[in-house]
Amino acid sequence: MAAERYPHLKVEDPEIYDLIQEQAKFEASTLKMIASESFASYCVLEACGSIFTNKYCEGYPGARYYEGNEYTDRLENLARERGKQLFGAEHINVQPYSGSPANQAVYRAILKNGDRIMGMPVSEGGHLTHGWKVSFSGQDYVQIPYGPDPETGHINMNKVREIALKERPKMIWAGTSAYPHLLNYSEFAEIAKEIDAYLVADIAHINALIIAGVHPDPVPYCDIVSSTSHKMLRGPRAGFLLSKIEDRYQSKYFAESKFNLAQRVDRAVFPGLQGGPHMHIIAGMAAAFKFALTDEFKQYGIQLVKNAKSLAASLQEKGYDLAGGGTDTHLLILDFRKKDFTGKDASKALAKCGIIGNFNMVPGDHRSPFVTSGVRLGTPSLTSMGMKEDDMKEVAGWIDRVCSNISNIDEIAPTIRAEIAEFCKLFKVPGMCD
Ligand code: DSN
Repeated sequence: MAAERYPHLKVEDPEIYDLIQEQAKFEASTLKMIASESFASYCVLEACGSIFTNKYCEGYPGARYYEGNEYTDRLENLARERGKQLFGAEHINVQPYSGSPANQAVYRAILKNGDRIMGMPVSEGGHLTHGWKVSFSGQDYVQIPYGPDPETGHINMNKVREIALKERPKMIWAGTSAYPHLLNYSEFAEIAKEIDAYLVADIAHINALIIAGVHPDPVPYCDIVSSTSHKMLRGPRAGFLLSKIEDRYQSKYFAESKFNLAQRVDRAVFPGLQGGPHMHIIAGMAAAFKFALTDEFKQYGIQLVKNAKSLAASLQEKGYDLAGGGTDTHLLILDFRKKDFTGKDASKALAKCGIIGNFNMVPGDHRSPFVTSGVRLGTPSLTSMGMKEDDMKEVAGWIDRVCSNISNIDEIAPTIRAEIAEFCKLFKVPGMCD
């Protein structure tokens, strides 16, 4: 365990030290199945905890508003080069503080307040920042919704085209946070082109699948690609933006601007929305990109899907319904619409037993977002620990025992919790096991 890694906190601030130890014990003895979480490596953790936290360097490499930035320039350029190599992108900005600020910058780079955008509502598996009404994105812009077909659980691209041609949004989001199938970026690109709309992919949840080649690559098709560097990429909590350099709609929408698309993205991040970049976090991102360029990482990306498919198949054999009929990605959504318990009941019961997921709407859900009929589960953390397809069968067994005993969960929870803790000892948690 990471006990000896915080010698100063241990002596000088034991309250924080103890909380870190408790969290580490908790994470190493439970099945961490929140689809948007994984484990960062020691390299990422060390870079994020480094003295780069002290440095102010508003601006970009070679054009800062503070002195003393020789090494921060080199660091940011290193992160940029690794990121561009990883995704084959023309341009990258590594400064967004996280995914939502990155998406905010997307809006500022290509839209004006009041513009129409097409995105998936949160209730259908989209993200808050894709135009959901309680977020700035649904308040300052007009969301034209699309989503998975309630019957099949798949996005019907004919329907997407129909909506786009009728509503003519200026931008289309191709991105999800709770959708278990692949996105067809080339079809999205054809639709966007037909109506002169920008196409933006949000790959925060699926970037490792793209790197591993088990999900289509949006970079050739999209004007901008937004991502986080945590989740399955296993870097720091931060965001980055990939973009084309030239704006294919410059003369149509930005004829008066002297800045191309890449420059507008950069200007939207700084000075548009943010101040000083978090250089310690950019150091962590560079470390994560280095690992993501390895064959080991690609194998991890491939295994994410194998594990999710194995888990899905085992649960389906036991009679569970899954939204969208299964999975092609790293996540699945248990569909409890026909049950007399809710997604929230199930997710609380699973957590009591040491299976940590989150309650989630399923397409066509009749229950409110505060209780839902689904539970979203993902494989990134378990795959990072080294679990394989057969281990997923064990996991499915525990999920089944919990979901068959929701009403008397308190009686069986201690036994299942102990079994899972023993099982977890068979694996190594990155960033926690020396
Ligand atoms: N909060 C993140 C998730 O879990 O889906 C949003 O991307």
